[in-house]
Amino acid sequence: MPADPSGLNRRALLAAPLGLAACERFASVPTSAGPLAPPLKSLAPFPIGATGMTGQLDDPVWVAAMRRHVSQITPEWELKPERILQSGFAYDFSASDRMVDWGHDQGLRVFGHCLVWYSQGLDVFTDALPTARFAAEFDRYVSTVAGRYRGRMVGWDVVNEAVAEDGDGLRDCVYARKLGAEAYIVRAFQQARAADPDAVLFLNDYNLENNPRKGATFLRLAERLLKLGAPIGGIGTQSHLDIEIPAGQIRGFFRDAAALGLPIHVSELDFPMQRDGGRMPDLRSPAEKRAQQVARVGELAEAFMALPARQRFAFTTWGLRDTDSWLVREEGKNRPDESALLLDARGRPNPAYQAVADAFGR
Ligand code: 9MR
Repeated sequence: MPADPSGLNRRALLAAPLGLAACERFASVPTSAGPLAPPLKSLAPFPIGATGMTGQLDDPVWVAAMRRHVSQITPEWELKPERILQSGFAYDFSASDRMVDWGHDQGLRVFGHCLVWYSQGLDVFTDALPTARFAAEFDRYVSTVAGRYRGRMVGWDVVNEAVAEDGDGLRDCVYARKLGAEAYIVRAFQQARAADPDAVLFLNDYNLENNPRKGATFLRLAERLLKLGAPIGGIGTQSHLDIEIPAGQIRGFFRDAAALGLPIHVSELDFPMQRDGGRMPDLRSPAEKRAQQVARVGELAEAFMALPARQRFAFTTWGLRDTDSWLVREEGKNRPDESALLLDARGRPNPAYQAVADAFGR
């Protein structure tokens, strides 16, 4: 079994005072001394989601924050193949059951992430496996997992991150090699549909706003898959935003995406202040960077709000408070001072919060 990232998260929580101090580097944040943020779910006429992990369920502060702010939960790790799928194609549902039960006990909608992901399941789904066995195990995995939670999930990311990194075509992966580049995706959707007729089934990917070429490839892929008979019920844009992209680019993606007519899930929103890789030295003040961040998050929230109501599936952030983010964790980006979410470490509004509230008109 892989290391439990929720255990690491616990360590991050224990280290919170340090992270908190570093976080105050962006201390021009005028709200940092203010009261708790008003409930995020009160801002919107559509579901507001955030991630959760088993390691957080025993933390009363996190639980209170989730109860206050969200109407939907996406288990961040427990429903993935890397957690459920064991050697010899055995399954372990102990963590996934706990998350789904907890979400329902709290009266939340539970969103499933994810059934098929090019980077997972690779210990057992290998090129060496005879194709007939590969196909049978693939079908069994998707239908068993989706079927186990039949009627209990509001939706599933059926296939995650199918488009190539740079947006040039589809990813090469073992699933594509064994079952066909688009055929494996169609197959996964059909299996999921048969196993859970009511869940909305999503094609989910990232960098769709950050990289217009990838956004376009993704939307054309969704169109082709629909023509091939894949029961795609919605499209998920992870929205790990690059805050430096030009104004208008996010709006452009949402306009093109809306034309498909499907519900859209902002499925993993965050908006890091720090970029990957060595770029030009950044001479801007923290306040200028915050303004850049707020502008892009505001554009995204406005673009989502501009969708017809029936196309606004949900608005989900990847973590609730800054300290809940994968970006601060060791197994994520290991940046303890990152501030990439709507709420600060203590549950007060970050500057982007108001931009979202304004966009949602509350
Ligand atoms: O945040 C998740 C992290 O805790 C896990 O270790 C990692 C691998 O399972 O996945 C992270 O979540 C990713 C999501 O599943 C897909 N899009 C990118 C997310 C951040 O890496």
